[in-house]
Amino acid sequence: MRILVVNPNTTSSMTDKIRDTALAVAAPGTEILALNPADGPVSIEGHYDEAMSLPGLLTETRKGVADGADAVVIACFDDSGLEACREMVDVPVLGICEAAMAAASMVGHGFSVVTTLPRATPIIEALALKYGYERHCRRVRAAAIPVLALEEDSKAAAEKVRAEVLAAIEEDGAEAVLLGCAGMTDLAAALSAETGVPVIDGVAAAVKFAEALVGLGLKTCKRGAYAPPRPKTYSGALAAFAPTGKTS
Ligand code: 5HY
Repeated sequence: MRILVVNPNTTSSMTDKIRDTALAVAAPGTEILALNPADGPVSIEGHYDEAMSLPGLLTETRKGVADGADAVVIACFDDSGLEACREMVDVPVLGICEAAMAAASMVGHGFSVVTTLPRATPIIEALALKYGYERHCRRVRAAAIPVLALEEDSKAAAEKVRAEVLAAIEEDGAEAVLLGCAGMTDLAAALSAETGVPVIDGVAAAVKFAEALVGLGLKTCKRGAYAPPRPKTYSGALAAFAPTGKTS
């Protein structure tokens, strides 16, 4: 099978880290295609960045599925564009936040999340509510680091993430801790080993869940919530995105 992993921001060093994780956890026979759009925000920090990442995400998702991807992973902890991609294609589309929360709910009695900036906290709290994990989510913490600090000042950033992971375990009683940014994907193994608590990276979780869904022969239901977008004209610069009414 082929899994397309899309980093919706345009920072290739983060895409490289994401690819490394995906390749490390992929089963034999699973091909990983990890990429980012050429156009869009260098990092996604809040709603405006997320909105402006969507044309690139949708373009790469449509192309990747047309080229044979059997599943798509959206490698951004905001799960940017998750439902729009599910409307557009029929192969399973997974967000790393939803995948990480699902995994955490099965290995501990409550989880905390450690993300980057405080502004991401309400976004992730809203996702826990949307996905029905609010009973499991103890707290969403922020390490107070910009997303690109994980690329540009990775040692200091990793130490701040580590401090919040330790606090989540000691203060929140978290029995699992989610790394709330795709750029943290390379930190999970060491933190799990140090703490003895599952520290979950959504990239790895989403790739394995994608393998499971494809292996089960499951595709997104195209009736109801994720039916193809209704055909209509899109004006101006977005004309090329006009829906045809057919699944891409
Ligand atoms: C992410 N931003 O996973 C999110 C998470 C965050 O560019 N990739 C980003 O920290 O808001």
